[in-house]
Amino acid sequence: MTRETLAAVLDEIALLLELKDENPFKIRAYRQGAQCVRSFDGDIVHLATTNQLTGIKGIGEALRDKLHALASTGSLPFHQHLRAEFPAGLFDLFELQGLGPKKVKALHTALAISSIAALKLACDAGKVAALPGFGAKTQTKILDAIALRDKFADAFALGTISPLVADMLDTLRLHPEVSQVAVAGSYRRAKETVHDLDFLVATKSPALVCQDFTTLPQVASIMACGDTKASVRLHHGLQCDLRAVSNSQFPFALQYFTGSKEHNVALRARALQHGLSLNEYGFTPTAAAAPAPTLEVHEEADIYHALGLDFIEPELRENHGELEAAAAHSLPKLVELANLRGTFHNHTTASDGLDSLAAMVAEAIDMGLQYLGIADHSKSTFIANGLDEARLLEQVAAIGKLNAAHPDFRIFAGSEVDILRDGSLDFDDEILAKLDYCVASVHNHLDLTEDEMTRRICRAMENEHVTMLGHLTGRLLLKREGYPVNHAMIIDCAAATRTIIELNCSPLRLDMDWRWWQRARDLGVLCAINPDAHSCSRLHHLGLGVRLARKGWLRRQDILNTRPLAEVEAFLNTPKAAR
Ligand code: DGT
Ligand code: CA
Ligand code: CA
Ligand code: ZN
Repeated sequence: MTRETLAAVLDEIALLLELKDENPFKIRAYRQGAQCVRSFDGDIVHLATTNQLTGIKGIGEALRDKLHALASTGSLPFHQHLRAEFPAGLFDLFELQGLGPKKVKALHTALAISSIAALKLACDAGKVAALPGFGAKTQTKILDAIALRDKFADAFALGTISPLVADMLDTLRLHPEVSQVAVAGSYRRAKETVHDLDFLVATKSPALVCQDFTTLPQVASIMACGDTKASVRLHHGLQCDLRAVSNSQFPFALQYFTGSKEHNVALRARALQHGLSLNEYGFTPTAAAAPAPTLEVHEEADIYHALGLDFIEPELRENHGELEAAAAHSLPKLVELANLRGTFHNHTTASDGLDSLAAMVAEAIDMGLQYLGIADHSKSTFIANGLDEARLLEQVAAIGKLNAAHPDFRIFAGSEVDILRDGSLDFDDEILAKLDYCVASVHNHLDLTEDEMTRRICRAMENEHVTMLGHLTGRLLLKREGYPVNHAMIIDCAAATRTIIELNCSPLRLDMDWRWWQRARDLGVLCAINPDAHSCSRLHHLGLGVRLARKGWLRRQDILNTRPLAEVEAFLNTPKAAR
């Protein structure tokens, strides 16, 4: 039982009660309880298991007993019974962007809709538009959300599957018959979303290893299992392929299955120019060519070297110019996690974060960072408990005190200030001037045209106090497309106004997209890798951010938060135009 499971069950109970039109106070009690479980400073799972929750603010008697039952037995009959009152397919509706309990309930009661398929039929027939409180616009939005869901049905976000991949690799590595292990494919290339995982092992007993692969605890069903390959589906739906090869084939297989397909096509063409044919097993001299020189390939890099190329990091293998750069010895030296010295865009319990300022600072220090920027929401984002001027200034004072207590570490006082509809900011210049820095982000009025949105964002960047632009498109991977923007114009404006662009590395954002960083870098736009952390543990998403920065060809010097503290302080003290 984990803290998140406890909280998720309470949240789901609230949802179910809302579907049943229960007392709003009761519903709120469950929601608050979930929030309280998530942010509780202590081992809440242990306290619940041992029935020691008495006296915790936000958890009343009824919740206390339920949490105890859930934590000590693993399930809660009250929850199971509630769930059984509704068809299982109904819960899928909540995954659609824009459908909350009120609308789901209306669809269920008025049209007996209890699955996404049924909802689509009803929309196509125009029945949803006719419901009170819906209308044609809502119906179109629902159809869009269904289309989006279909489009992403078999995709998984890179950041959300990495713990799972690490576990599977660890288990495979322990196998006595396995000498080398890797995960290849889009995962290794750090694509923001992946369709399946491509595991690779070197072994002298391929059939046995394939067999054992299908018995990993994460496996839900076996799709194929042969002498050298196997395919399985994991419990949450992700497909995994395994290929078992010999030690000498391993570098070739790793190169081949890492892809991308486009990169491989270009690499094979280059091999042919060298009189070699290249596949997943090795090099073969082409018949027409003179006998090839003996090529010693012990590791993947040797394949590239044999073709007169510098080693190409997996993140770059998209046939976006990396082969040409490798031939010209002009590939960038990519940034590494060890280069990071701090981070800027992070939240605390002052707005919608789950951990206190002090806890976030302790975690950052523990991670070996030299500085941490706090940027809680501003007042317009009231659903996230955004800070008004008075609360912001209180926080600045609290940060000042904490800084005094940590002479070797620096907390930067900032704000994630809302970019209002017209591109003006949620705080006056006078307030912004009191901060060390500020991240400006769009959070509302997402339905503007591309032109309006681009102008809005550019106007915000023109402000002297806007240090960096937050999550450029607002996209939520696999959930919500970003609002329409003209990336090129925004990058140009960032260059002209000396505004940094954030690489928001919250796993569902990864925004700005990796495809745009080369252009930004070439124009001298700095990047800040920001986890947008809403809790201590999410500060660790910095590692994911580094992978995406690498995918965008970024070097250490292209990223503000690789700079040591003294340089960052000097940077922030320099007027924007002179940076
Ligand atoms: P994904 O799984 O859709 O997220 O993306 P990938 O790149 O992991 O694609 P996947 O799993 O179909 O194949 C893994 C790699 O194997 C791919 O990046 C390149 C290589 N590969 C697979 N099929 C072909 C093919 O038909 N031709 C070539 N040249 N390479 C292939
Ligand atoms: Ca794959
Ligand atoms: Ca595959
Ligand atoms: Zn934000």
